[in-house]
Amino acid sequence: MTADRAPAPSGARVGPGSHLLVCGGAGFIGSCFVREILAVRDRTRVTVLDKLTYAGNLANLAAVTNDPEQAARYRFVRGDIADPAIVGPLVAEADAVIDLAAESHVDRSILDPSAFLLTGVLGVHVLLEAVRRESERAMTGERRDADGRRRPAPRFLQVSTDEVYGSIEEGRSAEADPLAPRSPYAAAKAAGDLLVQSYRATYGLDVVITRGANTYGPYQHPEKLIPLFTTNALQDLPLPLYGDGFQRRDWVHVADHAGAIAFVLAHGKSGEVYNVPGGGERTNREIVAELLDVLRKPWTLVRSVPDRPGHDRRYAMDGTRLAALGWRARVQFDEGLEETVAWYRDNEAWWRAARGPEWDDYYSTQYRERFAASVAAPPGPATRTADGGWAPDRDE
Ligand code: NAD
Ligand code: TDX
Repeated sequence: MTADRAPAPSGARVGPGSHLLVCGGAGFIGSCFVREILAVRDRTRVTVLDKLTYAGNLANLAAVTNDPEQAARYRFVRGDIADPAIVGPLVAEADAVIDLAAESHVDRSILDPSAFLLTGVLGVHVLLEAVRRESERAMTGERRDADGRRRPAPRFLQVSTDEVYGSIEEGRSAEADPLAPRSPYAAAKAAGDLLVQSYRATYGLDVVITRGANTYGPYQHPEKLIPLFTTNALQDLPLPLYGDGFQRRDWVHVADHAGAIAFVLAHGKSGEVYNVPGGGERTNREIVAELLDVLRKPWTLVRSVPDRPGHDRRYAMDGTRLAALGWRARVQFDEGLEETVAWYRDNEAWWRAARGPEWDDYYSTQYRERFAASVAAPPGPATRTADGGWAPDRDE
């Protein structure tokens, strides 16, 4: 039998007029979340706390800062979620904390895991301690608004990932399945996810967790598969496909992922974990063939390069729990991919800036030896034939 503490008193649910602290709000998914929340114009205020690592980019929030009504409800604070002196006062002001701050690229975690652990474990711990303090102040009646009225404890939403389940060859991972992360990135995310659950069980914090699928869309850093291959193809540069390219991912559009986070924040049951699947399961080969089609570029750009160590073969999640709460993904993958590829084609200044000074070092460390050992990728994006060969590429 478990003996979870009751949650701290919770009054007003997060809704119109709330003040949200969005950690990692200058990144890919975080900036989409902020843009979508503020565009509703329902008096919600947002403070973004972001360290502005190589992946953080204030240009992602230009739609907010260029709109006077939205800008008046928005504040940016540059800082580290692992710094208690910055985090404490911001959490004290907030009605809810949404944590999207993370080092997010698996390949970089293989090159050097340390930053992943500092943000993904210690950073999450610092946020939770601040939420715990505010929850205690709410219980004692010390947490009050400017008019002296009692304020409920802040809600904490942790943005976790499908990668915490590890690779799943068949079927779909459900929220109660054991976590089996296999990269330093995924292990740091699993540690953060479990820490959040432990603060619920031990201190009764009002927490919810989302585990999102592979996400794609505008403003994603060009290190990730879809923007990397799109921006390389636009320049007729080779595309480094890891291993045989038959790894499978379930893809969710960033607007759907951000929408699911907002939905769980408002309606999620305290203490619950929610998978956020996308309904767009594809092999990497299928993705690459599709984006080359949109760009009218040839398959001959694709190079088979040595695989990512510990490469997870497949991610797929069961979305029954989130669907029962009333949420549905809206963007069909084929349309979303076409629109995303077109966005990169039309926003060259954005991705050229993201492929800035730091990029060349990273790209060379990550791909130079791989390209040296590469071979032309066998054609056939979709299927392997029964005799182990390759089905013909539909473009060839
Ligand atoms: P991203 O790398 O684009 O953005 C991360 C943001 O966090 C950046 O703005 C960065 O500056 C900021 N940040 C990093 N360390 C920080 C720190 N210590 N303090 C404050 N800010 C810091 O990542 P993303 O793809 O937008 O992912 C956001 C979250 O969603 C992450 O937690 C990631 O694990 C999770 N997630 C991502 C995907 C995906 O496919 N991209 C899927 C599921 C879950
Ligand atoms: O150069 C590449 N070649 C290649 O074949 C890159 C960058 C990727 N790949 C493959 C590896 C994966 O099978 O493409 C697939 C997708 O790779 P990434 O874009 O690096 O994403 P992934 O490793 O699946 O992780 C993503 O989804 C879960 C996000 O980066 C994580 O932040 C999220 O938690």
